[in-house]
Amino acid sequence: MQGKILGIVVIAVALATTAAVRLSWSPEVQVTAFGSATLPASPTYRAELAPASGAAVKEFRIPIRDATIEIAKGVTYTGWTFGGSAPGPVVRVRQGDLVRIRLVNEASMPHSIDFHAARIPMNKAFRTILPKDSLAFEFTARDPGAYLVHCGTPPVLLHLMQGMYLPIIVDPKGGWPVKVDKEFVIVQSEFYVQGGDSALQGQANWQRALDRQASYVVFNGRAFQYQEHPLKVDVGDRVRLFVVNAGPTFTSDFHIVGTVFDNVYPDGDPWHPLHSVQTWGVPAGGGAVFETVFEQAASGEGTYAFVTHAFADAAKGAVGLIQVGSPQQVAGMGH
Ligand SMILES: [Cu+2]
Repeated sequence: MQGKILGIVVIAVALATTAAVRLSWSPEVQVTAFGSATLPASPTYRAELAPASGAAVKEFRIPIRDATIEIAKGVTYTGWTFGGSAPGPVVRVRQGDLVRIRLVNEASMPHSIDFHAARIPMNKAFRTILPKDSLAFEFTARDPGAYLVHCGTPPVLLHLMQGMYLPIIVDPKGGWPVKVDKEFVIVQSEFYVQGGDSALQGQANWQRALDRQASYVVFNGRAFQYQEHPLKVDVGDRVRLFVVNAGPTFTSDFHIVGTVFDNVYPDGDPWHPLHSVQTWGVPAGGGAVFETVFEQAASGEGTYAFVTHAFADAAKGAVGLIQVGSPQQVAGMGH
């Protein structure tokens, strides 16, 4: 599952009921600690998702850490992270769940965390904490969809380009209206570096960020990683992709070469989908949910590219492959 690969330890504990309030039902608390195990070497981020658990209370322990990350093949960068990777691990909950956040700043400068899926006063939950400090807050996930979580400490542009973001998925109460065989999460973001080749570790380039001159535009933190390691599905599979755009600045014009989206939920609300969509823009700081099917009679066995159709950005790394079945040839695509 996602958790094992990304280094999440999941502990489910039954809530102790007191003698005064002994109820027949037994709510569960699920505790997930980010950054507690080794990250995979390649791909650097596992896109395939596991379902959310049934626990009504979900607690996430999130350490903020400085970490060396690989943003393109052979290109390392000293990033600021949630849990040691950029993006940080996925937070997945269900509509109505109580989400508890326990944030610890193990890094060398002040940081914070901003949950776009939360309705909560920012001065309370999203305040900046100093190194060694911690912060606890909770919110009820009321609105289904795919949302961005990011550091909101000024300058936000800097904290985002350093890697401080992760996705949160809120599944609708009762589940999504369409049953699928596989689910994936894709987070688009930009890196602005000087150096940034295999010989020289990348350094943050603030001026390039202000000028919108991205060095890399990436899916899940590393340029072209899913060209080397395609997402794999079977012929006939119906697939759901949760696409979150961390920016900090560009829009993602999300498209899959060789198929059409049956449903796009622009704001993640399952009850007003668009149908038969070729490309849908996901704004910086936004998310959308995409569904398609790789059925034998149409988009069957073969190779498909997922891209931002802003091709200057795809050329900088925001392209990956979906391998359906066992096609003869995976490499050598025109995209
Ligand atoms: Cu920060």
